[in-house]
Amino acid sequence: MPAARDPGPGHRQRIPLNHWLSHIMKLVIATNNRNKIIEIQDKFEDVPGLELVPLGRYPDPPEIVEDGETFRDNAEKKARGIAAFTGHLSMADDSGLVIDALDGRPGVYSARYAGESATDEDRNRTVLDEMRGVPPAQRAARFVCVIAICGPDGRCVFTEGECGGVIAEEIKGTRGFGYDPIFFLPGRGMTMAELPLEEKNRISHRAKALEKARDLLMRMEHNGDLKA
Ligand code: ITT
Repeated sequence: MPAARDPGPGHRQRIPLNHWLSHIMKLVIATNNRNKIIEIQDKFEDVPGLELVPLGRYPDPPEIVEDGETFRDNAEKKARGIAAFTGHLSMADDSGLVIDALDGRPGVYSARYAGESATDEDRNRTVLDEMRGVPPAQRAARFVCVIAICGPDGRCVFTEGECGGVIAEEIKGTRGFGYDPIFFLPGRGMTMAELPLEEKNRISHRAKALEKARDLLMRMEHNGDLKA
């Protein structure tokens, strides 16, 4: 029988991602956004054998600089960094608002639009100012969410979700977070911030990406890998 080959320096052992789930049964939620955590818990609470672990349970996590050019880059950076730090399967969400009339802004800059120390309200007012005078037919926008699930060996899978709407003329509603009060849903006749949270959790970009992520985790095959 031929001797086992030395994989050499730099070789990373490829362990199926389902190894981390089936043996450790922990999924670290790599986010500091409390609202995202609530939406994620709501979607994943019935996945058998899965323990969701908030990032806050780990002291001094590394700061992940979100300087990627795409939602996917940033989601991967966050999930990969936290999986390496915790040694557990980790999931991150990168999301934002994409407005056609603003050439896709705020996009990947959604969290920092209007400056580092700005509030949600500052960001909403900035967008409304930029959209002033844009006619109703040109106010189309969408929320985008990309989820990355990474193992400590650095391998990742991704899911995505989108939710379409239009930018409202004014801030309305107190539920949800971020840009919800200026994101008008024509089919519902109200903004995302006026919808009950259970309903947002059925139709939102994050809900769609989370449902696909949930399916991935539940569909894991015995000897296989996560399949996107
Ligand atoms: P983490 O990076 O720690 O997960 P974050 O809030 O910084 O938290 P992102 O970098 O993904 O998250 O930025 C997303 C921003 O996009 C968020 O701060 C909101 O301004 C906006 N956003 C994302 N999802 C949203 C939603 O469901 N409703 C309203 N605004 C949303």
